[in-house]
Amino acid sequence: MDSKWWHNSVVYQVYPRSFKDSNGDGIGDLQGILSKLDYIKELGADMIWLCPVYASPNDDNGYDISNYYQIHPEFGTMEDMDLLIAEADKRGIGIMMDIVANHTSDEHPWFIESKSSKNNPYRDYYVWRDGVDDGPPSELQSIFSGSAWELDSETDQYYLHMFSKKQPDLNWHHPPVREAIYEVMRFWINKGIKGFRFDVIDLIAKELDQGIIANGPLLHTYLQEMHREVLEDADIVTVGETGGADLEQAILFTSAERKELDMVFSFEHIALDEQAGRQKWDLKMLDLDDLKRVLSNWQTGLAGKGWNSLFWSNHDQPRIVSRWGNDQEFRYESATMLGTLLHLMRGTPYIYQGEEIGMTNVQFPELESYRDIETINMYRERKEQGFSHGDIMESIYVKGRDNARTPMQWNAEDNAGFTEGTPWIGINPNYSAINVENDLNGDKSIYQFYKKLIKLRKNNELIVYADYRLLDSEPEVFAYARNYQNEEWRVLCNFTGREVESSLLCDGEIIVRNYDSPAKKLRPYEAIVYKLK
Ligand code: TEU
Ligand code: CA
Repeated sequence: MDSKWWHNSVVYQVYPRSFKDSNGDGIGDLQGILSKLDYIKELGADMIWLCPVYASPNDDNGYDISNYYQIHPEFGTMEDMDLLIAEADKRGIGIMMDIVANHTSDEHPWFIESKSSKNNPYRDYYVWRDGVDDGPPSELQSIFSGSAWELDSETDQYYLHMFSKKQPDLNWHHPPVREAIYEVMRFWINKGIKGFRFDVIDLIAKELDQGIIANGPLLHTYLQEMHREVLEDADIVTVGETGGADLEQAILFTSAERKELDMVFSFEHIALDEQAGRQKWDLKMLDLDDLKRVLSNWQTGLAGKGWNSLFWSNHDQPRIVSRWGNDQEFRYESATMLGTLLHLMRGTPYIYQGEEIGMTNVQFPELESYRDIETINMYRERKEQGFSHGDIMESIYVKGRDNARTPMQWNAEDNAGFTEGTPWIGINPNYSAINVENDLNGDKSIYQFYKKLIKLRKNNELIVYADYRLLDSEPEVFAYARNYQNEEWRVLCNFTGREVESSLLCDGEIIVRNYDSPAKKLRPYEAIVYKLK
């Protein structure tokens, strides 16, 4: 396979609202990110995936865009954005813009026009249908609860919204819509950005009348068109959010000769603790065998055919150390073990802000402390269905998106050093113990461990390109081998808080380990990487 510059890239994801506030209004902003560029550089990341910073009424924290060519005033100005691109570039860091192209805000001028009359030229920019028997056109449900259809009483038709009713879906079958999005992409490429992350890109080619939402028959046609029209001559990297994609589909999206995307985010591994049908609120324990099977399948299945993204967390997911690690007694050990497992795999790793210091989930007692529209809508819906407050809160504590959205914990000062004002969402009360300053000064630093993992990738082609093989191991242990040019590395990870024996412990050269001293058994959440002799 031809090598590409982004094959050994490491991406750091910034959720601007919660990263660093520079002016005391309680909202993270572009100047805040600028002030922390050296922090990201020091970690070793060379791309920043920037969640949306465009003009937006903020119904879904920026995933509802009202102008793709403007910066939301809460985040700063276009001058700040240009400066961020330039300053990042000086440090060898590329900016990856988040493009939300499946829907816009209902306050986007296209929608305002579209809604104004049935024969407005923009009508077909969105998906409009007549109702059926005084009700919506179909039973289709929104991902954020309730019907996916909203009646516009003026024109007496319903518009589609797969997310909130303030996020009407664009109609990609209408060529001017596609051209308008390509124009947005060209604008940002001309500004010097180095990548795009495409929000729910697998939904754009929906065929409503056939009941198809994800992976519509024209999806690949559209992506190939986008590649021809925009991406062909731009040396940027693309990643599509395709939550439901299986391996076969991922090969179609990411194989180089098809000219679609460079990689995709599949949710197969992070859906393993969901009940069937992606019912994320109905809790289920992770079975390590499932995780071994799924990650290994992607590692071997995409080999030579496409490219993997590697991630444990993002702004929609709970914190990984609270989820599949142990965020109490073994916070350092489990955070570094999970980091090791992921960062020694083939693909491009993504680190979500705060993961590098082992930030944890949060538990606010009242719904009023939560800001996420998905969480709030779900609470109301389940309350109506008769669930108890306690049960719903339990789901929110485990799966709610605000777990990832509490502000970055920089130090033990007021508001964790995130803001001098009142933060837009509560800070995790554990900030006085868990914060960047403490982590860096402690003798067990998760940040320093992540830094080591990143450096290792930069210095060893083996990590980037080697073959992958799952090793037969004890049920508590996730172990795999990487083989490259007559060299073999072995990765051993204990997924429990107990000591376990492992037949795979050996006397190879130790490349990394999250304990200082050798031992005859794997200790709680121990991770070891060997180079075999
Ligand atoms: O998310 C798409 C998506 O389907 C899920 O991740 C969803 O957010 C939820 O967690 C399902 O339970 C993307 C963005 O990442 C997300 O932040 C946006 O809210 C959503 O699209 C709409 O733009
Ligand atoms: Ca601010």
